[in-house]
Amino acid sequence: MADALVIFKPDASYRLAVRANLWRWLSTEYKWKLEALTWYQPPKDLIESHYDFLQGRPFFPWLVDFMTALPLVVGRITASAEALEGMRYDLGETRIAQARPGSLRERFGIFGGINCVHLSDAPETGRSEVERWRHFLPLDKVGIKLERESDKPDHTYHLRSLATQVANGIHPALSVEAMKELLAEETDVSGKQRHALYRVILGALTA
Ligand code: DAT
Ligand code: MG
Repeated sequence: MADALVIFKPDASYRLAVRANLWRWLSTEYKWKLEALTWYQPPKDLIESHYDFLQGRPFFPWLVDFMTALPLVVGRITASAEALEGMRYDLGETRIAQARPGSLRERFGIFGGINCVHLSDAPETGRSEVERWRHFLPLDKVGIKLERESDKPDHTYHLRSLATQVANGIHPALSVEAMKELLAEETDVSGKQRHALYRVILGALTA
């Protein structure tokens, strides 16, 4: 059994129907055990080192903003190498356009790297990621409970269609406004946090 780090990225932490769906998956503890869960807003230096292998890629500044703009649901699981591989299979491929039909990322991801969940990809990465994150937060208990159902709508496929329009410069202003309206219906955050959510989602379309 090895540790692995799990993070609900901002799209999954704040789009409530998506969060409920992902929680229903994670909380089955099918072949894995949830050891810790909390809200935590990672600082920039933590995310830069967590994703150091992506430094220099064009989307890296967006990725750092995406992962630091808001508090996120962060947890630790323990799982065998085989179980972790199964969880990664459940997740699907990294980029949404490539994600396997029926996988969590295909069902709930919006575009590109807006792909809902981080999960360590192997026992070795899990061990080192958990060690790194533990310098910042304890990851020692399941301190929050997420809801299994949400009254909010899930607009994933409509958002994905509009995101593709924005990325291709097709009615970009109208598409951006429509995306904001849909995101507002999906979430319960307001004010600065809602604007941060808009920024990190829309930022991916031009990164
Ligand atoms: P994964 O999250 O599937 O383990 P990764 O570790 O290779 O993928 O990359 C980390 C994150 O960086 C990924 O979840 C989203 C972003 N990312 C990686 N490659 C990308 C790309 N080509 N375009 C946009 N975002 C990307
Ligand atoms: Mg990875």
